[in-house]
Amino acid sequence: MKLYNTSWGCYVEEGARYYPIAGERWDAVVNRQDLKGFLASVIGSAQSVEEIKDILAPVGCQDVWAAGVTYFSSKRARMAEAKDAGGGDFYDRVYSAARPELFFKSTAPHVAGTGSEVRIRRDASWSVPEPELTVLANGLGEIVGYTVGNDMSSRDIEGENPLYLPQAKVYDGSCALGPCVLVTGEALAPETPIRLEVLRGGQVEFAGETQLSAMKRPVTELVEYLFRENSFPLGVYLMTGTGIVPPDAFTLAVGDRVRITIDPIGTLENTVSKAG
Ligand code: DO4
Ligand code: MG
Repeated sequence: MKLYNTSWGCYVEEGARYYPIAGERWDAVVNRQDLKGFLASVIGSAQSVEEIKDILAPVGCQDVWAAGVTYFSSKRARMAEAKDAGGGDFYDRVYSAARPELFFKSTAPHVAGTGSEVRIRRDASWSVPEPELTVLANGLGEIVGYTVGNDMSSRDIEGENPLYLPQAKVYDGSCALGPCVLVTGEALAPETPIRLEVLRGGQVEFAGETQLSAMKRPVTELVEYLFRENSFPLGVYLMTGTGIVPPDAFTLAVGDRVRITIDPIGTLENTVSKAG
């Protein structure tokens, strides 16, 4: 079942029909004790509609964290970009360390939904999208669903010095999530593909694909580390890292459309802007 947040309220989708969830906002819905059972009861009792409009980011008060260097391709690219700064070794070490790299990505109000804009920094010269399976955990630290995430990154800034990572990663328009949350009690299949397409002037400028089986660590391990010494009473999102790295010559441009698809969830699509 897919859960949508819209400016008209929350809806659950099943069989291409949308069922409104009366009287409950996003935070209350996603923190329901038996979310799957609750959504099934909505489907059994509410009047459905054929379409919904004004889809928002699937966010109420949930901030977004991110994991890094969880795929070999990300480790290799980061080692290369930070080599001249003497930082390449850190990425190698964190890839095999027991403790994963986790960093704060976005406050809830700054998250862009599908159909809206993401940004490249005005002081960056090498900007990329990072397509990432993103987990929604409730206040108890239980994984309740999955969405599609874009961890926009400035590779020239993080490559200059790994201590610049927060500036490369956290700025207005750097985080997009959506279009919905797939609520399922089960882990996604290892062969689930993650696809990225960047369209420029209507043509595909870059396309890449990976699958969840290429991720080094289980998603549950990442969530466990995040909740070790942090509490999130209304839940939290955790991006799980990128496994698609465009060639070094590629940088995003204003007007590009970034499309990220994870099939059982859907497609997150955003246009790149530079305006601040
Ligand atoms: O360590 C830098 C960031 C890594 C990251 O965002 C990723 O691997 O997805
Ligand atoms: Mg990332």
